[in-house]
Amino acid sequence: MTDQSHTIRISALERQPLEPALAQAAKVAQARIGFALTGMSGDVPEAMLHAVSGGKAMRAFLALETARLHGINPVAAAGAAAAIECIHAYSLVHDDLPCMDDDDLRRGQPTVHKKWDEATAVLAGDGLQALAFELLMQAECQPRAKLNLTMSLSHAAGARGMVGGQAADIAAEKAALPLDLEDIEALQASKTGALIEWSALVGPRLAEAEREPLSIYGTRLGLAFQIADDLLDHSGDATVVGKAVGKDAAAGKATFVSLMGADGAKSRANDLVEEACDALSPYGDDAETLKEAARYVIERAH
Ligand code: GRG
Repeated sequence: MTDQSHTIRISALERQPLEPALAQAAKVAQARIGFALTGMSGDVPEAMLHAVSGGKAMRAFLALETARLHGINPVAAAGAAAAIECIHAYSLVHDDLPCMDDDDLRRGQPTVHKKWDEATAVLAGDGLQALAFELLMQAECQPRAKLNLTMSLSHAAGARGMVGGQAADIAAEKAALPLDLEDIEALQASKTGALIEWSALVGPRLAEAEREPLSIYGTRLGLAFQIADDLLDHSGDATVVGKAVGKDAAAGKATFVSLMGADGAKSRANDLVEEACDALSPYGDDAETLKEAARYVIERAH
């Protein structure tokens, strides 16, 4: 057994509202990652810690909350919650690089390549990706569930998932024909959706339970999340969003907003949230915080 002194006290198999649940998810993931980096010094581990700080911890929350929903001890889900925040943070660090989206600001702070340099940003992202799988391997759960979580995360993060979606997004910018709505939905299902769906499936994977309801919830939530992101880029305030906005329109990029209009995109996001919430009916009132999260995803200002 590994030393659990790094995990903050996680009180609960009792449901709590979204705000404290998100705050707890951030603390759990950061404590676990901080512990894994204990004793290391230098730019790369410092940049890794910078990269995992200050986010909403939505993916860690989904992992912990769906575990709770299945009666799983939160300590068993902490490794998965920390792992998914590592993969997410790595993707943002690399996405911010000049060779990709070229951003100076993330979560209201300088991006890693601005605060340090490009080599440090590449290495911090690489380090976070490797750390994610280390954390999963150290997770306090059954070996079969651990293998399942590890294999499925490699698919969700890799060329079949997020990396594939990012590559398709970059290719689309150079393509002669703009993407249509169906293409964009498929691209975003990989680029943003795969990690969100994986997070929502942590509970059933740990419990070796039926995955269908949370798979529907996760895919609808992932798409609604991306539409909200397009809307924030279209009409958000950079100081509140914590990163540059208006980039999609400036690049002439086809997005949900450019193809459906802002009102059409909002209405599609609302429909997706309704579908996500309906899929939770087998869990009854115990899924109320997950429903709150779905509504929050499209109402958020950052
Ligand atoms: C570089 C391999 C590689 C992949 C990058 C996810 C991604 C692929 C790029 C991010 C581009 C982007 C801004 C997508 C919109 C959806 C998204 C992931 C938003 C950020 O997630 P939040 O809102 O961020 O959960 P916080 O800061 O709260 O963690």
